[in-house]
Amino acid sequence: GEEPKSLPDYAAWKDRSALIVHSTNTMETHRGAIGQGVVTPSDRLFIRNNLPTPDKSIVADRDAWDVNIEGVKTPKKLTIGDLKTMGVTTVASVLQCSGNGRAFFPHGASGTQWSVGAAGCVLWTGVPLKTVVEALGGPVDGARYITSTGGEALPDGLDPKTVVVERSVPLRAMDSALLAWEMNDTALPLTHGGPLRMVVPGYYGVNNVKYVKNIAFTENQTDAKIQASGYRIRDVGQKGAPDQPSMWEMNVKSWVTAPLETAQNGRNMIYGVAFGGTKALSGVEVSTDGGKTWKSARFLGPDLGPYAWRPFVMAAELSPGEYRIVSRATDVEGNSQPEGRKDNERGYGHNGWSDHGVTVTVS
Ligand code: MSS
Repeated sequence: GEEPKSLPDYAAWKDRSALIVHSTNTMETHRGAIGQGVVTPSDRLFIRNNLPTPDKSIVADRDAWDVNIEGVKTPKKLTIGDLKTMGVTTVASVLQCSGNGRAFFPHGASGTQWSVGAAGCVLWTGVPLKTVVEALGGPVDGARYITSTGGEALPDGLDPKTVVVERSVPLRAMDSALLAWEMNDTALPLTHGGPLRMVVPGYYGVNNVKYVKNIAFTENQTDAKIQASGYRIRDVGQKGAPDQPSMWEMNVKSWVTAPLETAQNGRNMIYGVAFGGTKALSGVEVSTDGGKTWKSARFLGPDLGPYAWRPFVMAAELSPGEYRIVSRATDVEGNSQPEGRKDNERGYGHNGWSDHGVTVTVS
């Protein structure tokens, strides 16, 4: 076995027992620590940093942090103090890394070997991006993308384009995006992008740029490596390139969170979480025989909107034996999780129900 890794300083406030620490910059929530809540407690939420976290001095005077907005009729630098006077909304949305489920790819996709825990459902509070952009006269003609840049100091001696966290999303995301300064009703922790984060509900984690410093409405996608060749779906063995699908809208997905290894002889409650990315869910089914027969599960707790996840439960009578428990969600447009996976070089976007199941013994 491996030595248990301790939490790095910037994440010392996290609940160590709820996390699998893959590295200083990557940690995921244990499947068993996801729980039955509609919102993931902040101290259990996964972390994924492409660069070291900025110094904590950037959250010393939060309202003074400024973000430069360009590619609008009246470009402007706005402080969080300014943004707070413009409007406020709260949106629940799933934050999920593009590589969540990477550990299930048999070709050994390189990168953090995330199981199911590089995801959580978070309450984000901030100003709708649309409100800000309208106040600045709207996007310039010909704008097709929203390009957000992270505020990390870049390492010396490297071409900035190869390391900067700068992501472009299609302009259609403007209708739901927000500039968030709170998470789960407290000031946005530095760990999760404080003082200010671009939140794009229903889009993969990478598009939710932390410590956002610059927002540009652009005709083209940025040529930063993380956009141009990174986070692209391509066949195993292929290099990333701008003509391949980018990790934008998330697909429909679910997984079981309990029971995990053993269950009781008799009645058991099977729990899990399900979400549809940018689309609401129509339902989720559970199978205890590896997908031969299915039954509808029941959603638990309040519906926090289309971008939130829905915890679910289904009762099952289990006698002694071994069970493969799997779940399969369907969104309101009728998209269901596939049984298998789409193998791809970096192990992105896995939503196959078979790999995400659990094997449970009843004795
Ligand atoms: N932002 C910045 N600025 N930086 C970095 O690094 N990362 C990404 C996002 N954003 C970053 C950013 C990713 S990649 C992810 S997932 C996310 O974030 C995470 O989050 P948290 O809060 O959890 O840590 Mo994959 O798709």
